[in-house]
Amino acid sequence: MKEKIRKIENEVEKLLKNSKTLEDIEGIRIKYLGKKSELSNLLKSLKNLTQEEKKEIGPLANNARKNIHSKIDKKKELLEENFDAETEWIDVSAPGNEIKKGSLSPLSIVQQDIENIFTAIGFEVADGPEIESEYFNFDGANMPANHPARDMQDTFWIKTDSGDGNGQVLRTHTTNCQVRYMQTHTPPFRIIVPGRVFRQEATDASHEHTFHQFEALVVGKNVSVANFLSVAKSFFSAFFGKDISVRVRPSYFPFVEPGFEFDISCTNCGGKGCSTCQQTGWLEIGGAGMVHQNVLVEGGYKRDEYTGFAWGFGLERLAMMKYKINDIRLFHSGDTRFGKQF
Ligand code: FA5
Repeated sequence: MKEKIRKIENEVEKLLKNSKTLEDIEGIRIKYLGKKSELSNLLKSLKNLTQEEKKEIGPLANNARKNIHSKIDKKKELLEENFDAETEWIDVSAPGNEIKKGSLSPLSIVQQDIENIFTAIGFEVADGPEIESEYFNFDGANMPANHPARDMQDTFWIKTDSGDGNGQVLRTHTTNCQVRYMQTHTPPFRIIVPGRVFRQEATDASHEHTFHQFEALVVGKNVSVANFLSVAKSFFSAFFGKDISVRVRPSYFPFVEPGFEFDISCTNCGGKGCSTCQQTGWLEIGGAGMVHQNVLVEGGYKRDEYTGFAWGFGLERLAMMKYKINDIRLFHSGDTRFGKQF
């Protein structure tokens, strides 16, 4: 048995000397230390020996096992440090595997652009809840219960456990943030509020039930329509990267007086008339106006102490103009062929 143990140790020694790769080492480990190895069998058979023999052979076999272990480990470390440049090399000039990256949605791109333009001219970005009280969505915006203007925006009402509406809605516009913001801030201030809004509407190429708006609200002393026109012109020119004209037409929104619909010169033809603007030279953008004094009073200010302007546009519609997207439903379609283009 002593002979056998010595023979195994010598064999391992020789094999380790000649081994060049980590796979060789693993092979040696399995062959000489594995469960079915000669040494393991020898250790198992110790129980059949006499007491005297056990005393002599036992330590010898155990030592051999330890030695083989540590020699294998040492050789492994050595190989790991000194790799063989002949067989183990990497071609750093080989073309890599293409890593598939996601892309931002055009809505996110447009929202970031808008935020960058407005923060650069001193606006803050504000936020508000999508599940909103009837008060902030309607009453505070000068639309008390039974006001006919509530029908202008088809509303999703939230049912509570008690079964009634309980005054909670999915906000129908970002105007819900006006009185919210006023109640906790003192003019002068300038904010924009980008956010998701909801309307119980049938969808078509230009209408969604879930879409985004962005509100602008400026309140202070002597804020005028001229300020609105100037901010609007600067914003749209920066956003489309060209000189844009703005015009307003009288319109009605309960939370502004006077109220306007407003248009920008066609981003395609510059105002000459083309198919994009149906030959009119103008594109409809959204609603705007001078903040109604009733809203400023709800905000906690004295009547006639401040004036302000506000507007609200659809973000999707702006993105559609910028990227020439012809169907609003593409934004939430989940179609990767659409998303990949941005
Ligand atoms: C409003 O929501 C007002 N709160 C806007 C406003 C704010 C006016 C401040 C005055 C002062 P309106 O319902 O028109 O107004 O919606 C504003 C814009 O949201 C529209 O011009 C359009 O760009 C977009 N929009 C409205 N409905 C939809 C829809 N179903 N799908 C996609 N975009 C829509």
